Amino acid sequence: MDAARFTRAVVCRPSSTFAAGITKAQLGPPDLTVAETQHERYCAALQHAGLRLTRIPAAEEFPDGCFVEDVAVVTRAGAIYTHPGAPVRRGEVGYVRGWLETLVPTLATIEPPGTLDGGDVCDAEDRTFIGLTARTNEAGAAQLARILEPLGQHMTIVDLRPVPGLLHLKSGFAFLGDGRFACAPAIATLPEIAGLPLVTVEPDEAYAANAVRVNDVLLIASGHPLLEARLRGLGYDVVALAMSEFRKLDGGLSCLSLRF
Ligand code: CIR
Repeated sequence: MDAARFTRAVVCRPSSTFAAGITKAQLGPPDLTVAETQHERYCAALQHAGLRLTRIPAAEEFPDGCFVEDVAVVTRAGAIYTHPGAPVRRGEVGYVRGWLETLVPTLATIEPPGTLDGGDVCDAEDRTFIGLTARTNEAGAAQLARILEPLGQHMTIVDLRPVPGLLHLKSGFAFLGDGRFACAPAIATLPEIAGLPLVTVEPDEAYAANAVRVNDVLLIASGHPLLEARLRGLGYDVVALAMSEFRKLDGGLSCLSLRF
């Protein structure tokens, strides 16, 4: 199977204040001990897929700090640091940057009034999808497009603001490699998405559309048997991971690492 290869990932374990993270999920408070175990298994799965991990220490001033994906977009040319849409998360950028800039060159930063969360950016080889959401605005998306287009990326902006229930583009959309995308049913008919080779997830399993392809492995959230069987049938080496505590904070597999 063919997909972009990664060699490294940056992760940050949940902090002692994790339960105070932002959420609209209404799934109850997360359990820190369970979250730590789930995070460890996630890290082990990344390592098993061939990635060398840089583990950023948890910082208690950042309850959402484990969702490192939102603070940077890492390309082959370097890192673009974001200006997250949630003001309380903006301090995370400098914190992660202090670690990430020892690993990859800095390419750019998203500047206000632009806002952008990394969870709204889906990289699919020479194509990049950017979601407009409550977190990523048009100015932020336009800045990122201006940075990536000269690198040869074809940009597609997807307006998700009318779609209820999706925090980020990648909450319901993932590049699986091999030209395929996983997609939540709520966005499968959007014009920018409908023509793609889609694996549309059943409504009851919509959360599992946030899959992550890492080299030869495809990570999905456990507890989604229909999607798991379908992906195995397509030939993917699926690894299912428990994500319950991160889901309670509107997070999932992709948000927990920066992969490059
Ligand atoms: C937030 O609302 O910002 C966090 N509780 C969850 C962020 C999840 N990140 C992602 O989907 N990329």
